Amino acid sequence: MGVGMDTRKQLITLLASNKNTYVSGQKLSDELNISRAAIWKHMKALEEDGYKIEAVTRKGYRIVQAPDEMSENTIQWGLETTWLGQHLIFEKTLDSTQITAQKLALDGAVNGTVVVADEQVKGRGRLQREWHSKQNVGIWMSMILRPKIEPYRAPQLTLLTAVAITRMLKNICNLDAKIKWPNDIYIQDKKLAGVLTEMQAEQDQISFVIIGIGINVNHDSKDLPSELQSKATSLKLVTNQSWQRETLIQELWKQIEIVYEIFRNEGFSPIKKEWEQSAYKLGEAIHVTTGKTQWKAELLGIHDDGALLVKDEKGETKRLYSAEIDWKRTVQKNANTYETAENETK
Ligand code: BT5
Repeated sequence: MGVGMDTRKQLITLLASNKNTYVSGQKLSDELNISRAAIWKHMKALEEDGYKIEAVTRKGYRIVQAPDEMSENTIQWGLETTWLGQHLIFEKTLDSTQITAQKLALDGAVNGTVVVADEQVKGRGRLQREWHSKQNVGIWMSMILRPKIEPYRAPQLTLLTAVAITRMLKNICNLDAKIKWPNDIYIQDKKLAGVLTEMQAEQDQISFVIIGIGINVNHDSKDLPSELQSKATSLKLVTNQSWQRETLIQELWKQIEIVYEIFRNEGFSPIKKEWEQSAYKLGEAIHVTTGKTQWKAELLGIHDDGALLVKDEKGETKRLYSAEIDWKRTVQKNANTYETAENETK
């Protein structure tokens, strides 16, 4: 953060919590403990950032419009969280928000630090797969958490995050999204979002967890590469309207805090219940790939520790900690690529 950024953040918070009224220069100056001339300078800086500010004599200031471009300021304007995103790094372009977050975490960044980018040029999924992260149309973010839980429980955080994403999609877009274990958010049978959890642990204690979230927001069809056309979607494609990314981010972070608080106070079981309510294809037949083998199973739900529960063809219940699941049979092309064998399902 540059010089004066903390004051700017406080100023934005004050103005945002009084969105429909004017805040007097005197009040701002008292609360922030800076002169009215300094307030005026900050207002000018906000205007340069693209904010439209109304200043009315004897009434005070009011932000009437936030800029189109996303920035630290626009994300923080109206953010209601207490710890998540209070420390925020925003960049127009990054290789991957995961990499930046990892560096920050190693340097001691606090719990709840979030990295957001407009574009990633090396966005990644699990197993070093690519995550397509086009400029300005998605939410590409990584959050640093330092939970006091044992490392084996880290996967629960992925599931918790998926639950928070579905809550946000319901509250803001009125959409009923489905969760495909462990980390995909689906709408209308297409992938809208993915979660990537990476952990650094020492013996029995997590040092930090970095949870990456990618959500396709304002993509038109042409914004998705051809290989994703048939299997990915965006909020715009689903709802026929554009969404302000900041609004989604703010609700998402609020929901993550709420769900995380439930997790800390009551453990995983209420989260598990909510996860299962949104689970994709629960009770249906799936294909499971573990290592190089693929077998048929029925999707039962998740175990208390976050593992996937399936019933195999012999009727035995299995707990899966790492596997790929699919609704169609897939054939292996090479070590990391599985192509859907359309013909075999017909
Ligand atoms: C995931 O991996 O779904 C986790 C994605 C996490 C992305 C976030 S963005 C912010 C943070 N920084 C990063 O660098 N990553 C995180 P996985 O389950 O392995 O799925 C990857 C697969 O999803 C790819 O192989 C593609 O088939 C597909 N895919 C790639 N980009 C996509 C997109 N934008 N939308 C939908 N599907 C996509």
